[in-house]
Amino acid sequence: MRVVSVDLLRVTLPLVHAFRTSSHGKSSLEHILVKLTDADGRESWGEIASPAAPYYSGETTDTCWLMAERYLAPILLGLDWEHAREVSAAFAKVRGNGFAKAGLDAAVWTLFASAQGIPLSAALGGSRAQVESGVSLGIEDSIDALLEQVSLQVDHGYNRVKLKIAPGWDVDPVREVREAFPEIDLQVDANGAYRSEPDHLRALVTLDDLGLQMIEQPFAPRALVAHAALQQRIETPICLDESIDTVDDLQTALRLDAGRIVNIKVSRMGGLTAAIAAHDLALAEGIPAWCGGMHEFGIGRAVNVAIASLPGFTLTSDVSGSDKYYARDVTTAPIVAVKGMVAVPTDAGLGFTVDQDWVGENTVRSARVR
Ligand code: OSB
Ligand code: MG
Repeated sequence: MRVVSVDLLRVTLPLVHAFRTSSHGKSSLEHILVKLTDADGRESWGEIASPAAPYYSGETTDTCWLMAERYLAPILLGLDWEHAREVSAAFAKVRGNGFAKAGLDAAVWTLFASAQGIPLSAALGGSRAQVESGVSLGIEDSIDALLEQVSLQVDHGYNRVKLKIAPGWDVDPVREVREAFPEIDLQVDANGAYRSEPDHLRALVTLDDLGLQMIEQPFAPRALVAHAALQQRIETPICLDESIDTVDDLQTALRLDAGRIVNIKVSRMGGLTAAIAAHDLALAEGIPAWCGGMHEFGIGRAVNVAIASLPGFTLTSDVSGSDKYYARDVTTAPIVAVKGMVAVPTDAGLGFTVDQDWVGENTVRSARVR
């Protein structure tokens, strides 16, 4: 197959509810949508879901635009491929830049699935008809405001809640949520905000007594030894997110016992081919995995739903319904969670139609590479 044009569209959407992590806050998002057209006139979509600023990873919307336009789109346009996985092999000569790669890679997989007339989930090796989803809740101004958010989402049918934590916003809010909602599956995510110093370690060890499913990414991405040392001290499994950019990172982390759960994000890992490889390794090693998210618009979210249908995603994923994030998403219909379950589409390709009028209304910049 051959892609003959790559359209890049920078699209902004406001969040329904502002979101704050240990590293940054946001009330609207700007993602880059990728539209591919092949030699037969077939079209497919992908999404580059990088945060605007370099506080989650080193990438930004601007670096992704540059990488996609100048390096990745030309590689794709020059390639004659038979299987979608060949594209990530061709992208490998560009170092890093996983978010930029992921948007193009996902569009290629979607094109590949539609050309075969099968759903994306089937092309990836998925088998589930629906995936279990939870919500990720940001840091709020007060514990009462947080309890209100948890209550809203539990009423919505979600049974797994992830709370963002940071030094100074950890034991107290988490304990109050635990006490108010004893039945829910609760987990926390620090986005690397802690260091191996006494105050920080004391808080992390205290969290060990609160019945959490996992503690996600307490330390900086490359601090695998610190994660391994903490894992020795606590029973709660550590889950790695930012530490795992490649399947080699996962191999290293498992060898060190730096974490016992992995958050597999298509966006962070540079696309579906790498995410499948991480999934296969986790499954072979008996490490529970789940699909993480980056507040993707409907296109990236549909891709996450598709990969979350693989058998190794044994824990609840961060693929909530569109309405948790956006008043109007870029797909028709929106993605819907009922009692925390999202149906895996059975139509060929992505399984959702892109609302091109709405995309057009919210596009702030576009470019075509051919
Ligand atoms: O660490 O998982 C994270 C959002 C922005 C940056 C980092 C993270 C997140 C999320 C969002 O937790 C999860 C979602 O898309 O629902
Ligand atoms: Mg995380």
